[in-house]
Amino acid sequence: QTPGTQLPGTQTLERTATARPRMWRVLLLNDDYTPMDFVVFVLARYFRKPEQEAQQIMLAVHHKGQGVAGLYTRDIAETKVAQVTAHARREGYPLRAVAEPEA
Ligand code: TYC
Repeated sequence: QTPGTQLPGTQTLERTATARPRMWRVLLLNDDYTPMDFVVFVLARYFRKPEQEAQQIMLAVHHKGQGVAGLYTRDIAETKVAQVTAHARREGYPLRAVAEPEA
């Protein structure tokens, strides 16, 4: 706090620890129509997953209904959701992505 702006009789205490922002999971949801190759492409392009890992995540989503594409701060997570959704719609695919708080 700037010296001289403090109320009389108050004191500013320092803290060395920096709070970490809550992280958000971006989930991909399964559907019957989006091609597997497009989901793998999305995982590589928007979530920077190596090809093999992208394949594994895609198959996990296909079999279990949903899966984690990545962990980000809230703004980044929401941007990823918007980018993936927009790209999928451009291609005419129903792929859905959602963000949810980790904890
Ligand atoms: N189920 C889709 C298919 O059989 C593939 C798919 C995987 C779709 C993951 C969406 O998030 C998804 N073509």
